[in-house]
Amino acid sequence: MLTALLLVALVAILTVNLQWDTSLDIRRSENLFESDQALYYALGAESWANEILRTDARDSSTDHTGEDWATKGRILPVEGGAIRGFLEDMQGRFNLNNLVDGNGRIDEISLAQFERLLNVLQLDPALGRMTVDWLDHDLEPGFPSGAEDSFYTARNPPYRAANLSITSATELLSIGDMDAASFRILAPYVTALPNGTALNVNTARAPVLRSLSEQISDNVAENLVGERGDQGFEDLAAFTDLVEPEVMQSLELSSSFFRLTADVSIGSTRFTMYSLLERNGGQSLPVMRTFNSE
Ligand SMILES: [Ca+2]
Ligand SMILES: [Ca+2]
Repeated sequence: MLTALLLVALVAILTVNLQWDTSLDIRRSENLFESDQALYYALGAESWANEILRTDARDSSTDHTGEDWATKGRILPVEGGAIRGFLEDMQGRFNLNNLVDGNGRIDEISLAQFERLLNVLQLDPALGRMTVDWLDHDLEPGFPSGAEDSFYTARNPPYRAANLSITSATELLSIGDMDAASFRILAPYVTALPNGTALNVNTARAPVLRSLSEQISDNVAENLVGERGDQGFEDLAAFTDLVEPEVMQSLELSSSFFRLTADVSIGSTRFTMYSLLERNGGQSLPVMRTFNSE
């Protein structure tokens, strides 16, 4: 009798364990299926972005904040969840890789612009030269506030300067004394694009416009933003008397680099995909994708 009872109890325990394992397996498979599906939807958002950018290239020669790509974020309900996608012009931001030229040497005009941007945002302008040192090919710290290997190897844990272009603005978090709070202030105004891109003054926000010249005060920048309105500037005339001729050469009214942010939520799977798109002619191709971090 006792043996029989023990056997029944044992079978019951085994059954419960088996059910538990099975439901875990099912859950695991569901999670895998959901994340596959979520990735598939995120890549679908890239097709949506490509389509909206292709239509834009066909219908307009400039890029400004009143256009469909800038105003028409999308929430798409999909089976088991939703996906939200929106586009931003990355050429409306200061390109950190422009701090050095194609040969890996300092670009003084870009440095002056970056230092003004840091000042406008009330951040330490010394970060300018430190960022140049991070990017430039030489190992000589800039004066008076540079930082090369000796600065970083003294840290715990030690590391070395990249001495190369960066692929993400988040690399700033490794440079100089940049902390997370300062980075959050700076992040919306900077980007890491290939070296030598122009700034699109039709999408640049007021602090970035201010960085173009000492002559562009807070008021002047706000006036420029008001003047371009929903239609954008048709030419660069508004800037001729405000910026140096060298800076003028780096200004544009259109863009080739856009970033898609796709927030995906399917079942218990949630992630954000950032996709940097380069538009060339009508086609936009992904240059870089990152997940959950810009
Ligand atoms: Ca356009
Ligand atoms: Ca260097």
